[in-house]
Amino acid sequence: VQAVFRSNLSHLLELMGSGKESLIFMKKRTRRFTAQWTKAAKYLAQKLGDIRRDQKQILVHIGFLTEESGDVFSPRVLKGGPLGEMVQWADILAALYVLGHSLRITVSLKELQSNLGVPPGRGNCPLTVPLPFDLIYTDYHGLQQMKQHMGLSFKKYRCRIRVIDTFGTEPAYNHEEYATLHGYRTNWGYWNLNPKQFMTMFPHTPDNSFMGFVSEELNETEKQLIKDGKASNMAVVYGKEASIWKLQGKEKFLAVLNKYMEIHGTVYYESQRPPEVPAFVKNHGLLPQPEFQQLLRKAKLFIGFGFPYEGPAPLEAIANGCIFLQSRFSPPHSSLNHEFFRGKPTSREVFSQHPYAENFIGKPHVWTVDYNNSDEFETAIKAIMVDPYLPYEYTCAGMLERINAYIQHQDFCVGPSPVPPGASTAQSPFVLAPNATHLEWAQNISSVPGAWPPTHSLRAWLAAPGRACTDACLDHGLICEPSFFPFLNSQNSFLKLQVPCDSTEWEMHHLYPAFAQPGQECYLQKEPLLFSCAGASTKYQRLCPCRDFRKGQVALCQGCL
Ligand code: U2F
Repeated sequence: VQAVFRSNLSHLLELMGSGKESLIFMKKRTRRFTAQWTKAAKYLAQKLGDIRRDQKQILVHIGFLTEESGDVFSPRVLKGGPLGEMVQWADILAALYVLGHSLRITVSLKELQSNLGVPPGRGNCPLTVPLPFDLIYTDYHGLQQMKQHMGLSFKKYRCRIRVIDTFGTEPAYNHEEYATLHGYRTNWGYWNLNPKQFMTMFPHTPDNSFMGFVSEELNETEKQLIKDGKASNMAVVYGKEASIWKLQGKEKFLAVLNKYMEIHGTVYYESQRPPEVPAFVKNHGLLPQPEFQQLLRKAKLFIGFGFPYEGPAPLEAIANGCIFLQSRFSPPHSSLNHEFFRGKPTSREVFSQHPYAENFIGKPHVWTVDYNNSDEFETAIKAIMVDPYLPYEYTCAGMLERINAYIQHQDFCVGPSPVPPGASTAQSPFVLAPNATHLEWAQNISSVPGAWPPTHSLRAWLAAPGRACTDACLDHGLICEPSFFPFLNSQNSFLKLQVPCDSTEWEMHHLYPAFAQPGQECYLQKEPLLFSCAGASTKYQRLCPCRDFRKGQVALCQGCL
């Protein structure tokens, strides 16, 4: 069956059910974005023309909202708790629905079981029940529940699962045996899925698929109106919980800020003003999302004190014409040194409160400064007014285009691409680029049919010692593409790059393929699940598969649609 774009979301709202505060929040959001989704669907329908799109049977099981996982989020929706996850799930549901797929949504174990065809109380039955879904979107909680209640079907059908995972899961943490042997075991990792089955809120490492969410889009008239209506000296502080105001050393920069700006906050409180929030701050309390947007439209500055990490609000602020000012973290925060990230299946180092804003948007919209350096801070405060800006990947059209590409092209049920034989007899699919520092896929020799992204976008680089592939590719204006690792995991690639390998070995290691300077040894990857863009060690020069990407849509290469 062909998928047909939908523009009426009322059936989706019914499917979403009711009762929980989290569902109410999500439905309000879906309603508010209907016009924007509809417009984006029209746009994408036109852009894709008559490309065939299969309609998929999709189950969405939102594990963290089930009572069985404790559902700690729903009771905090109106009390300043995290909303980022709900924002994202609402948008995923809308995107899948608008793309025309057939949807089932479950937020309890009972509903999950009945949709999977597992009789209640028969969770551990060893039968493989045929799965009536092509795709299942869930989270780590849901994954656990499925493992417990699907019996043998879980193993058989796990390749159809997609895990929405805010902060991401790196390959070293995902591979059970490797994680256990090398100290990467956490509460969350070790599922041995294809790392691309994990879908993140921001494009952290390309080892995972970037899912994202959307933000409000403005037309030119609205942009002008907002620009004219800005109160030049109004700042809003990022964060809904009073605890963020307890941050050490903030007095100094608050004093500077207060010299130039009227400071507003949206900190949740019960009956009286939270004592953590200074008296000179205008606190509005937690606002409903549309009112929060209105506040951002008036403000000129949105300022982060360091928490929450990597949420949606800075994008909304920037889309509404605010400058986002945030503190640089030095040393960077990570699961090794910070409570919040501890136990999360990633070693990613977070250099500021919102690395996406810093690296993918940057100045003039985003200023990342050392809050202990008063001069740097003050220069930033005096920064000039800028236009509203929203990256394409966070628009409805961008999200639809990306998810559609995933649904039509990502297939993890066909098994990992074969590791090509490392022998010198294999014909090399590479040519050395004219400037002789990197390899390009030779289109005239062969391109691998069915490979997605298409192989001709491959550019391989040898990274400097201590440099991760994520960074090495960005250094060249490219993005790391883990699905290309198998194509350059051979002695041949090293040869072509004139890397002087004294010997070559195949081993299990998340940084391979790589070259080790002392000993002049070349290492190839033995375990395809461990191919990883993330990760670095000064011992190695990693061989990195990079590709181009569309401006404002890093998940997709030029020829990826
Ligand atoms: C992040 O979660 P948060 O919910 O803390 O993320 P925020 O960026 O604060 O914003 C989520 C939404 O809250 C809305 C705002 C955003 O879309 O429009 N909002 C609101 O409705 N009313 C207000 O007064 C203020 C904001 C992150 F997303 C999670 O993944 C993390 O778990 C969490 C902790 O780091 O941070």
